[in-house]
Amino acid sequence: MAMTEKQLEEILAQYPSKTQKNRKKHVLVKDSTTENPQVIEANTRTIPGIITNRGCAYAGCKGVVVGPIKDMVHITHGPVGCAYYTWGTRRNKAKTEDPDKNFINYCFTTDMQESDIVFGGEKKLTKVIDDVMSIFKPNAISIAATCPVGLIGDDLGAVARKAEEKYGIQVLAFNCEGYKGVSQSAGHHIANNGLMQHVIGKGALEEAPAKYAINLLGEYNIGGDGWEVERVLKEIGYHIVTVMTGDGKYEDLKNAHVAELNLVQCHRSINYIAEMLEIKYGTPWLKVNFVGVQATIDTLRNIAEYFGDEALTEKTEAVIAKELARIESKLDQYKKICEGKTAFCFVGGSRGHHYQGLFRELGIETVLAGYEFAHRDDYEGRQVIPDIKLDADTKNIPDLTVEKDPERFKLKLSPERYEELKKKIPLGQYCGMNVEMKDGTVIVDDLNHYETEEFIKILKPDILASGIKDKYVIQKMGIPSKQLHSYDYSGPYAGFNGALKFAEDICMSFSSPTWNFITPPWKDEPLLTGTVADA
Ligand code: CFM
Ligand code: HCA
Repeated sequence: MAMTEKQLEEILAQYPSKTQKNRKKHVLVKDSTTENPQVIEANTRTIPGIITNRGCAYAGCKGVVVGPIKDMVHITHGPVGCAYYTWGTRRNKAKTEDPDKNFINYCFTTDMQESDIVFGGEKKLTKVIDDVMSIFKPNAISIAATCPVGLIGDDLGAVARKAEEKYGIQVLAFNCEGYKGVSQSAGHHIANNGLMQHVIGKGALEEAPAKYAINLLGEYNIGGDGWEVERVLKEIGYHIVTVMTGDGKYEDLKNAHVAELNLVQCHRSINYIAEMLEIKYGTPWLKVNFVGVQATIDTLRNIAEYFGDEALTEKTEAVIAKELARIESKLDQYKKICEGKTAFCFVGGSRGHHYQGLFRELGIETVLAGYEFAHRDDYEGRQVIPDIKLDADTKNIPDLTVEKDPERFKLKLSPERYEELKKKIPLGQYCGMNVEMKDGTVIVDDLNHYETEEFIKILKPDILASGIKDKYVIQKMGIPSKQLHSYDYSGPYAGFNGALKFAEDICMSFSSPTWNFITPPWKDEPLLTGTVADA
């Protein structure tokens, strides 16, 4: 069922007038016939009192970007609740290659108390670093600030510098207090800047250690996604220098400058590093999407196109054919269950878009989608091969303070080849939510709990892809909810095997008898009331 403007107005009419005006700018009913492309407001403050699904800057910095680096110890300087919130719930998996250097399952915090707020927490932080060094001996440490730390003014940088002198290892301080910015997004940016400034490019390598050396950016190995992507890339013949940051290593990250190409899966959380790597070391980047079978195939072909090597293209096609032969008939079985169903797809800053292709190829139409904290370019679209910035005057690029490293800068793509590729690799593909959604579907930025319920009542989706904060509200309305953050303890969902696993999981949801025992509100509450006009 498509949404009408009138229905949308009725939902928003319940808000006080100022809120109504604000929320109106964050919701669109897709209409491709408008004279100018539709504009959605994004990355602005959530109105206090509204139940949002968003997180904070600390979550974006420590929980998302820095936390998955497994051979570092990450200390949360703040209340234990903040540390606990980013302890394992995101399911960024890591392999224990070296049992002495994988700290991913630990939770380190200063556990700030009221007395620390009054007298300051720097001594406690120093003590935690001492403990970490005597017990765990990591190669590097990160410290993440939470709201109270910023409010009392603890100097994380000073503590980190002293610890660096004392122990001779890198101690990175991230001033990612939760209240900075309007969501996780500010934390991504803080993390990107810190890693770029202090870690990336500090390794000893001068050259890529093998042919077709790539970095995988914005892949966090949720439920093992990164492993599935790596499996396929390695089979084709790529050498992965580092993954940022799923199952990632500090030691590998230092050598990210030698890769010939950066693949960007989640643009939202890591675009800053991608751009800075291009400017500082001359490495171009390619927007990729490994969610969905067709997206994975297109992505693999685009990467092969980038390197322009016949043998690599042949191997790519052979791997695609082999993988398809293995999964296609199984997927067809699942498609029979999914065909004709509808979904809401609301996730953080990239999956709300990335998963739509996978839903579509299973026969499920996304009737409402959105992001918690994405920016306008995530909605409106961008290029697969972005405009070249190799010689850019960095001072003109807001928020990027990085400059060319004359020692290590190596142009890895000639401007002529770049122009050639721009023609070969279609622009805009998989790069923006608004572009791909059908007319009449709804796009909502920072969807909240009130709106979720109201949209469900009108559009009656068969499944809702979202997160933990709204999962059970949705299920109590009689609709299966698939967490697309943590994958409900399942996964991987990326790549070929991931598509199959995803299909299997949602078919299990559709086929569960549970929903027959729940009466959704629209079955026993009238939706519209009115009187029949006289004849
Ligand atoms: Fe990128 Fe992510 Fe996402 Fe994200 Fe996140 Fe996540 Fe997400 Mo949760 S980095 S923007 S800040 S793809 S943690 S792995 S699932 S909201 S859509
Ligand atoms: C975060 C992490 C989160 C939360 C998921 C959810 C994740 O934003 O701090 O709300 O269900 O993926 O773990 O996005």
